[in-house]
Amino acid sequence: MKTILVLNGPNLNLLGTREPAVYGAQTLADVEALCAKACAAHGFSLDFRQSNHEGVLVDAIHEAGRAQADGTLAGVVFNAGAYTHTSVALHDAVKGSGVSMIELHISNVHAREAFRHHSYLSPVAKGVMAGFGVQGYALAIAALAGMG
Ligand code: CA2
Repeated sequence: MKTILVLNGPNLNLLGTREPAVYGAQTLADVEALCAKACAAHGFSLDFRQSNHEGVLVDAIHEAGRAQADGTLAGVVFNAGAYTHTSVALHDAVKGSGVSMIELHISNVHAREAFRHHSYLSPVAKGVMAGFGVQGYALAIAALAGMG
């Protein structure tokens, strides 16, 4: 059984505690449960992580690239949070690792401030999911499953 890595970046540990109008009321633990259900439905196991540290996210992407090359990982659903809009390092990590990555945002970043409209990750993503709330995680898992 292959694994899907769901990787969450800075401040996503605060989900459900503030800004419910933007991000909804569900916590990151709720998101993990939703992802576990979606992975099970598609015959994958789940590796669910969150870090507030850019280098930890870079290391996780490298590890994912090696696991995909070994045939044990199907790909990554990546909500890089604000690093989406700032991080050349994460762009390079995804590109250099060769991992299949779906970029995910809970909110519709294109309907928000201009600084959220640019993503360093979109050019190296297989696809981009934004604005579907936390249900987007399940949709992104289904999309990775469909990529075979
Ligand atoms: O919409 C998304 O998923 C984002 O990736 C979330 C990031 C934001 O910087 C991106 O532009 C869009 C922010 C995550 C912070 O989440 C919080 C949740 C609750 C309370 C405070 C922050």
